Amino acid sequence: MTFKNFFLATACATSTLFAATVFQNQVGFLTGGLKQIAVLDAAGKDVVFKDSAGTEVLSVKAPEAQPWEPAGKSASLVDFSELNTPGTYTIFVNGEEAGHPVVVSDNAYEGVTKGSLKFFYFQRASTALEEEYAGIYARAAGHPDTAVRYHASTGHTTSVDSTFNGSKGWYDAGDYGKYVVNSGITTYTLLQLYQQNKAYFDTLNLNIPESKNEIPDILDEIRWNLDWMLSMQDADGGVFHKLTTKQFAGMVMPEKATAARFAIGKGIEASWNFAAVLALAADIYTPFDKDFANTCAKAAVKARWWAYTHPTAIYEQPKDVGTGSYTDAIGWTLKLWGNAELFRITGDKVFTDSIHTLKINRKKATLQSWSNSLMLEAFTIATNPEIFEAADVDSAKAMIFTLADNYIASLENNGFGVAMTNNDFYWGSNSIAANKGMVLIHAYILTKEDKYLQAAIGLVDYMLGRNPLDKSYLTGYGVNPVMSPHHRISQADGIEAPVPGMLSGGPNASANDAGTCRQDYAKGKPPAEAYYDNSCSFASNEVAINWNAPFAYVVGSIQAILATGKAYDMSSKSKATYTDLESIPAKKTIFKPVSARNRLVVKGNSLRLEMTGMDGTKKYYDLRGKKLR
Ligand code: 9MR
Repeated sequence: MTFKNFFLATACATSTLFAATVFQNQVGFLTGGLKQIAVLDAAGKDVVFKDSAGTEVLSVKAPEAQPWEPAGKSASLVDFSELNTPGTYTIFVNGEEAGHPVVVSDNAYEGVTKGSLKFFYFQRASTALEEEYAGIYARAAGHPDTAVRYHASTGHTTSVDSTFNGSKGWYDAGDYGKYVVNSGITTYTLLQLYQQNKAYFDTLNLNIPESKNEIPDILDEIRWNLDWMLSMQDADGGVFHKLTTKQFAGMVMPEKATAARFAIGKGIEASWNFAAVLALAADIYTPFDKDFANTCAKAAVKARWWAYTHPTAIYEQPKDVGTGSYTDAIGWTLKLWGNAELFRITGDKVFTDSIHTLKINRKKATLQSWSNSLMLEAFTIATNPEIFEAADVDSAKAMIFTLADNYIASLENNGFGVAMTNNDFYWGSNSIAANKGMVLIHAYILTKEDKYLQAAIGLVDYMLGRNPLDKSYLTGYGVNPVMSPHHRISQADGIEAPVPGMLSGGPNASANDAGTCRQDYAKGKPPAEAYYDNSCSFASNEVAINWNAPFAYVVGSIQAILATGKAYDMSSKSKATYTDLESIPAKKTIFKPVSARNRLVVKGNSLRLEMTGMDGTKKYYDLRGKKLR
């Protein structure tokens, strides 16, 4: 080491030794919202904010450091909410400059709201992206999906030449598949974002090809996927599980991924999910396009009827298919959700028995995900007190508060101010943060208590940089954003920066891809650091529509609530309008209890495993797995 290098190394070491480390939202803080940063080694020190002219505007004494287990370290949570003048500020800790610029603005979340919604445009299948809307990310059309084949698992026995048009829709994630169950929760989340914040989203311009029409851009974008979802309904009402190739494509642009695409499976998960989403869509699109709304309502009823009469049609991944399986969605939660959404638009009592079971199930409140929709039903029921019965509304609210209050409790003595615990860091952990935010915003809508909105802001801050990796998990936003997501387009387009507005899956303590990456990035790390910003890392750095949607929901709702000063007015909605839909079966007409896919049964004096296939046929195995006749 030369003398000069030695001197530089010492100087750097000295500055890291004394300059405090700040973890903060790198994008911006809303003027009227909670403002916090997490600072290491700062207890008792002055944290000063200076404006762009170098004038001190606020000084806060850093409180005692508190641990946050997932980060494996303690930090002082510094609250500077008093700083309520829009501007850009610099942080000084104990006299030394630290952290990143602090932006305070009335529209601090507008960029990330638009960006995270624009992601859906970038994910559009079956269309070219024009430069006018996509800028440098313009690309050729891929996956026309105008001649989709039927995999045998759909129950179609027609020749391989028989096809259907399954075009449009959004690519699910880093891959090019289109999966009904996952696109369903995504679409529901975005529809709720619109429904609950109409005044804000009616005019929000996303610069998409439909921006000039009379329909709010967010609804035009959602329509792209609804059109595809409708195409996935078979003539008998059942809904295909997914539309993908048999195996994942290579890391190529959409137009180069030309392997044959198939409708795969037809089951209750996709059908119930479809029923719920299309019923909600029917209500929301009524003022804009009555015919389309009618189509959605009829399709929803038909899908529900099919699911109701095929209770054993549980999706199983066929042996020759390797794309995302989205199996094991919890069917009964989908069923309750579907019935609730259908009741909301029809008022038909045929749906109420299922809805009333909420009372029994309220203790099972579990964060919403593609595989568990119980909370989606709770959101709908709790925010529609004029439509649902009081006892059901109470159950739904109780479920929301059980979860929300639990998140609030986790903030006690939490040095990062983030309502996430060690157990939350699995595949798609950032969607756990975003979905928790969605629960908290519902708790806020129901009570107008600030603590819920503030806890949601804490989760946004986490995703945008207040984490031990100092990482903004939204591509294209923040000082230190994700650069190498597992996303075929971003890998293949020859542009260094990834497509913007994508939420990375985030830290995953299980590092399920350690083999592929040849790097166990979780080893020896606290859960919130088990992350690898490398495109190999599909289990910590992929992007997905069902992760972006709750992120958009949370930032969009908070921006809209603080900008308009109003949260969703639950009394202002139209009542059920569809009373003339055909084929809503009376409950007594048919009822088959849902049987489990696999169960143990007794035959003679031995136990055997009974497996029920998609078509209801049963196979039997002994306990060693040997097939029995
Ligand atoms: O989000 C899904 C996650 O909950 C599962 O644990 C994981 C493994 O089955 O799959 C995730 O979904 C992926 C899907 O199967 C295919 N497209 C990409 C999705 C995000 O990684």
